[in-house]
Amino acid sequence: MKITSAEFVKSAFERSHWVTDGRPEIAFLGRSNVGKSSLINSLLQRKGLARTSNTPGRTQSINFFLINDAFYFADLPGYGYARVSKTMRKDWGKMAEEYLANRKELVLFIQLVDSRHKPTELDLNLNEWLKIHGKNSIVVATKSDKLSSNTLVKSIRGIKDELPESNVIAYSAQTAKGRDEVWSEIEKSLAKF
Ligand SMILES: Nc1nc2c(ncn2[C@@H]2O[C@H](COP(=O)(O)OP(=O)(O)OP(=O)(O)O)[C@@H](O)[C@H]2O)c(=O)[nH]1
Ligand SMILES: [Mg+2]
Repeated sequence: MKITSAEFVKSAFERSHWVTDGRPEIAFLGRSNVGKSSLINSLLQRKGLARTSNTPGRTQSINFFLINDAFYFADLPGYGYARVSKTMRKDWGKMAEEYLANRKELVLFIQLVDSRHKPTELDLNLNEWLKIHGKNSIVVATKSDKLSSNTLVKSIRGIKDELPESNVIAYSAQTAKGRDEVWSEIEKSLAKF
C-alpha cells in the first residue's frame, strides 16, 4: 500500500466521540506496552504519529488515524496493566467491549502479542472472544528483533499452539519485519468492505 496521507484525527473517551463517516476501520488490540502504537507508526512509516512510551498504560483513549483519506486505524488502550486503578480497568473493559461488539466499520482486528512470551490469560480471552463472535482477525507477534532467529521460530510455534485458529505474523517495528505481510492482510480486508 502506498501511503499518501496519514493523520491523527481524534482521541475518543466515549462512544459519542467515535468517528462517524462510515469509512472502514482496522483496530489494534493487545496488552499494555506490547507495541500497538509502534506497529501503527511502523506500518505508516511515520515516526511519532501514534504516541509510544516505555510507561505502560500510556494510551487511555481510542485514537483514530485517517489513512489515504480512505480508512481508519484505531489504536486501543492496552489491557492488563496491573497498576492502573480498578475503576480504570473496568472502564477499559466497558469501552473496549462496547467498541468491539458494536463497531460495524471494523473490517479487521489486529491482535498483538509479545513474540517472546506465551500469550497471557487476557490474550487468550480476547482471542477467544474474537473467534466466538466471528470477527476477522490476525495475530501480530511484536518485538521479534529481540530474539535470535532460532528462538523466534520456536517462540512463534509456541504462540501458534496456543492460538491454533489464528494467522500469526512475526513483526518488528525496528526492522519492519512482517510489514508487507500485515499490509497484505489489511488490503484483503479493505477489499471486502
Ligand atoms: N525492540 C523493539 N521494541 C519495540 C517494538 N515495538 C514496540 N517496542 C517498544 O516497546 C515499548 C512500548 O511500545 P508502544 O508502541 O508504546 O506500546 P503500546 O502497546 O502502544 O502501549 P500502551 O499504549 O501503553 O498500551 C516502547 O518502548 C517501544 O519502543 C519492536 O518491534 N521492537
Ligand atoms: Mg500505545
